[in-house]
Amino acid sequence: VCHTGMAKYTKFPDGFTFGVATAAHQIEGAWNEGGKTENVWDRLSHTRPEMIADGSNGDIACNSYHRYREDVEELVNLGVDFYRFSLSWARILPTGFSDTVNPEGVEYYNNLLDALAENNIEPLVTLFHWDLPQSLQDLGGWSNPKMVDYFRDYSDVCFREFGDKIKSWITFNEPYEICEDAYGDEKKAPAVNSHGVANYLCSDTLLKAHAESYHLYNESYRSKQDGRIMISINSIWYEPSDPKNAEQVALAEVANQFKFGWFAHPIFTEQGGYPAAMIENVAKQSSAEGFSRSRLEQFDDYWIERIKGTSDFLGINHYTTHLITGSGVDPTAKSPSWLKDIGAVTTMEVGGDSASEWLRVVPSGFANLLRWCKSAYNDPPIYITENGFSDRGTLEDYGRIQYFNDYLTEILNVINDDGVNVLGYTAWTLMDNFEWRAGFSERFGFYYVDITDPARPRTPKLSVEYFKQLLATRELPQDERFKDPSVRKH
Ligand code: GBH
Repeated sequence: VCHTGMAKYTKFPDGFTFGVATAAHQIEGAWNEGGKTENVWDRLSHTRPEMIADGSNGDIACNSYHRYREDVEELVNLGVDFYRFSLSWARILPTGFSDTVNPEGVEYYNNLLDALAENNIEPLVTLFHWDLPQSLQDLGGWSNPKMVDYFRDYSDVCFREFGDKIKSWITFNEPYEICEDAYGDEKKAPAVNSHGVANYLCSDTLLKAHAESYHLYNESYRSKQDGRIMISINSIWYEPSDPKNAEQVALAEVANQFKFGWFAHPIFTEQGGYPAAMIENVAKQSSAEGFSRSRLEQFDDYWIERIKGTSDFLGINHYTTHLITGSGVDPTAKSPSWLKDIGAVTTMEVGGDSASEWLRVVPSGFANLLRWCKSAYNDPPIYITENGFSDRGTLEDYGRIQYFNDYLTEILNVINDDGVNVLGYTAWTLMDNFEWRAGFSERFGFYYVDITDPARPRTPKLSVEYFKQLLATRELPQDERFKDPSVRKH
């Protein structure tokens, strides 16, 4: 690919903020230290190591439980406005319930929050980034409706213990990945693989749990703590493989409703509830498959109202775009399943490569997603809560720099040309970390982490210099030294 011509816009608006993100299980380690108990990822990686690409686990991860001060130094070096990290439920509540609050766990996060405050870095804190206490999974996890209460209790403890230091909360990271990958499939722990069934039980519970956490914050904490609370939804954005093919265009819209709309429609539309296309397709499929009712239960009027409007911002995690090639059952779809319910055939044959098969580099898809969100959800204020690129860990990470440059360029384009209200950007991730089932084989970090050394030393990659300059100037760096020598123009 040859990158020619000057970007139309290079300067970010006043007030636009930048940060980087991590998640507890991916960086902390200390899996059985300081009173923390087992979570679903500990269980999966310990009992079924063959499920993790390199057989690794999060036992030590990046050792951040012991090296959080160094994490903060790296954040200072980058010059970020905020740091997005997540709390480990099993570290704070070792039984999973709010009967026992673990003082050592609370102290760890207080120390981290204090170190951030000393350095003027705002915390953006995720309550749940996939590491469910195993004790709650033993009761069915997110397919158990009681989780609405347990999550509310956990939120309550977090707001009470840390809310004086935190102005920005995220309830859930990527509900799609939780419900579809972990319950409807085995791509994430606890790998329930109840395809077409538990994924929809999960969304029912998760959306209610999110709403209860929001209302609790709103009613009992907001006036004292003066913060904001939102949800972060991931999108693989779908586009028609042939934009002139009307059937593909219509199917791409259905696929986006199934993917992003599944969680965004109930929260961010006037109408509320699941998207119409989803309700219709799952009901039709379920009946054709011989089920006596739709596998997707609709919310009643009480819950439609209770869930609507429960996010102060739209948090978007975005990495990639896939294509729709036609109607029918995707060859990779199980039966029944979410993918079969969509009724479209997908392909990843688009854009440039990364180290992750699913991650194709398609910057224009990001712009299309953002414009779509503006129109589908009535022009919401948006935070990009994750965006990033994987390689195998090279220090001269030109691919990552190019990815950031091209995706950030699209943000500037939609802000300036389409008036999309994007307020901030979060890069994934501070340092190479435990990339779930990919282990350490796919690396997304600004800092390289040596996992052969138990101390987990970190080394800055070239992208650190790039991001530093971006943050110092609030302008896209144009230096030649950030361009891959093999594609530099002569
Ligand atoms: C995010 O998920 C996560 O929030 C973060 O923790 C993670 O480290 C980061 O992205 C990078 O992956 O088809 O089985 O190969 C991003 C969305 C969706 C990416 C599911 C991986 C497919 C895995 N993820 N996806 S698979």
